[in-house]
Amino acid sequence: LHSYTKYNTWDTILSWINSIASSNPSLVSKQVIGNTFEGRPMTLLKLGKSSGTTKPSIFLDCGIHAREWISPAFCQWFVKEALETYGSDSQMTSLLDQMDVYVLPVINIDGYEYSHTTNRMWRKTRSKLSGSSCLGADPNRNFDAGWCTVGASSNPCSETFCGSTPESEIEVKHVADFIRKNKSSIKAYLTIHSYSQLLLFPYSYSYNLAADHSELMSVAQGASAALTSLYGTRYTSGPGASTIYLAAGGSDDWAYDLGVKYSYTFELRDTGYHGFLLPESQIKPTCEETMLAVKYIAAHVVFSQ
Ligand code: 0X9
Ligand code: ZN
Ligand code: ZN
Repeated sequence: LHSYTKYNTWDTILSWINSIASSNPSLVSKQVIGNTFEGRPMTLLKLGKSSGTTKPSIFLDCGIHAREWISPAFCQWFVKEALETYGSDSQMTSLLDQMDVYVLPVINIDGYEYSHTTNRMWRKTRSKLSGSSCLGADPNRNFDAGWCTVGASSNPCSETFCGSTPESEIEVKHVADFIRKNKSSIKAYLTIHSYSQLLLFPYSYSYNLAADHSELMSVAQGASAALTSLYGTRYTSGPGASTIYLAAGGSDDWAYDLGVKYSYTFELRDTGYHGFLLPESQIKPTCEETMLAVKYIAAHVVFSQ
């Protein structure tokens, strides 16, 4: 049974996706962008008031790393809040009137499922590579952004295996293909991870500052302040390379270099006490505070159009 305050399994999330789309036809549509390695449908929700023309949009994804369960929980929460508050919250109403938000609740579905059934700490995809007995690659090292140059491994048994080629992971290929195809409309790329309470932006594959560094930093600081205002949760903002570590092949750097200016990686609660095993009692407060940061960024993107 689906609950916004529990860590739902993939089957429950998929039923929820289907029912939320069919119950809100004026605000939600869904599309399958491809299947995972093990054949599960990567189902994308598009939220927004239909306008007849192509609106500018935001792409939000969750669950790139299997064990980061709070991440898919946030994407589900975001959809719920958007639908509940459209028409009453002025910020959400103008967001969905003026833009579309694409939400991919789980990218790495095979890994997410494996983390529920077999190994709670699984991170990677579940693809099979001939010549190795180790499965999977790190999807956040598999994007074509300085691929496998730093902070990634070419050893298939490593937790940060970059894959055999850029976009070798079918899930990464489907996401990259969708973003490339819709690149003229996509103004922001937001990807949700855990943990560490960080709001990161490019670059992570190099210490070079992004061309839009000052604007990305000030929007990140505003978003972090909005988040902190609810429960006092403290976030650190900055470029990935200097804020956590150098690591190439990430989706944020790839989207930014493609031309999506507002490209952010969230690392949600906590700072390590529970780590990836964040208790279900923290789903609601974590999602409520994160909503404020996402809405802050979205408002800035709407305003900048
Ligand atoms: O290492 C990662 O992929 C992310 N941290 S996590 O603990 N969730 O695995 C940080 C990603 C930052 N961005 C890039 N490295 N491009
Ligand atoms: Zn992650
Ligand atoms: Zn709420």
